[in-house]
Amino acid sequence: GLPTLAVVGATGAVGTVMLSLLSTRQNVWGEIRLIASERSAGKRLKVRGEEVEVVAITEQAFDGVDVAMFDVPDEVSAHWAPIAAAKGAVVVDNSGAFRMDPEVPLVVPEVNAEAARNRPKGIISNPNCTTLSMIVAMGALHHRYELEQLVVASYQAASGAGQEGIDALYDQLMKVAGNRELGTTPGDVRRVIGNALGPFPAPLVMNVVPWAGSLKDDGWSSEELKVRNESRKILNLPGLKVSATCVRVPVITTHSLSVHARFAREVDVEEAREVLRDAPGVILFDNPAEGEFPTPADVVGTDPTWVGRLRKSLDDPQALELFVCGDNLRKGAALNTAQIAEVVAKEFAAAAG
Ligand code: 2RA
Repeated sequence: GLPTLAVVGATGAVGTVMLSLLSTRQNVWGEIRLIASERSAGKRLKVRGEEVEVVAITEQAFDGVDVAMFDVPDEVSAHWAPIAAAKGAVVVDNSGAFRMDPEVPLVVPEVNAEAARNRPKGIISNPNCTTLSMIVAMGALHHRYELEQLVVASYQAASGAGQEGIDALYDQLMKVAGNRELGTTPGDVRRVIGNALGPFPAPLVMNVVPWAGSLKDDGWSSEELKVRNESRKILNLPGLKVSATCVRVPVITTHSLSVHARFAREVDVEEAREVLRDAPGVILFDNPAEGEFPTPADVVGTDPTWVGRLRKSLDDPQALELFVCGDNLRKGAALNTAQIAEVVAKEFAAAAG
C-alpha cells in the first residue's frame, strides 16, 4: 500500500499551508495522520477533503508511520524527531535543530535531491525560509558560472515569525489606518502601536526593521548566519563567501531578497536569463519597461521562486544583481518539505516494485 505520512505541528501557520498542499498535490500517501501538542489534540482539520482528528504527540502516535514531517519549535524537534526516526519513520524536519548536523542532509529537491538518500540518522532537514526563497535560482546560476560570493539583503514577511507575526501586523494595520498624520515625527508610529509589537523588536507597520532571529556573536543575527551556513551546505560550497543583512518588512507572506552574486567566470546576462528561464521551479519575470518585476503582493500563494531585475554588475564582469521573491510558507517551508517527503515516498514505491 501507499506509505503512511504523519504531519507533526499540523495546526501552525506552516502546518495549515501543508494541509492545503497535501490536498492539492498528486496524492502519494496512504493514511495521513495529524499530530500536534496535547493542547491541540482532538481538533478536527480537513485534509484531502476529509476531516481528520488531531492526536497528541506520544511515542505511540508514530506507530506504523513511514514518513513524518515536523513543523514545530527547535526544542520539540530535537526531542521528538529522533524518537520518530527510531520507530522507523523517515523524518523531514523544518526546525533549525538538525540543519547543520553533518549526518543530516539539508535538501532542496531542485538543487540537491540526491543528498536525501544519505541520511544516517533517518532525518532530513528542510532549510530556513530565507535561504529557500533564493536558493533554487542561485543553484541554477551556480551550475553555469560557479558561485564564489553572495551579498544579500532580505525583505522578510511577518508570517516568517509564525501566526503571532501575522496577527501583530494585522493589529498594527488597524491601529494606524486612517491616520494621515502618522509617519511624520520620530516615534509617532511607536506611540500609536504601544505594546502591540508582537514578536518584532520595533513597529512593523509603516516601517522596516533590520532584525530577524536572535543575537549571535559580533552583532550578527541568527537569521543572517543561517543564510550563510545553509547556502554553503546546500550548494556544497563550504568556502562560499556570504554576507547577509536580514530585514523585516510590513508584508504578510512572501520573502524577497536583493542579491549580488559573484562567480568564478565572467557572466553573460542573456545567457543567465536563459539559465533562469530553463530552471525548474524558477520563473523569470523581468521587464521593467512594462513594470514587470516580482513583488510579494503578486507572488504570495504561488509555488515558484520568482526572479526579476536581473543585471550584470556595472563594476564587476563576474557578478550579477537580481531580485527574488518566494512565498515563505510554501517554497520557504511547507512546499519544500512536501517535495522532500515525495522524494522519499518514491523510494517506498520503487522498493515496493
Ligand atoms: C523568519 N526565517 O522569517 C524566519 C523563521 N522562519 O522569521
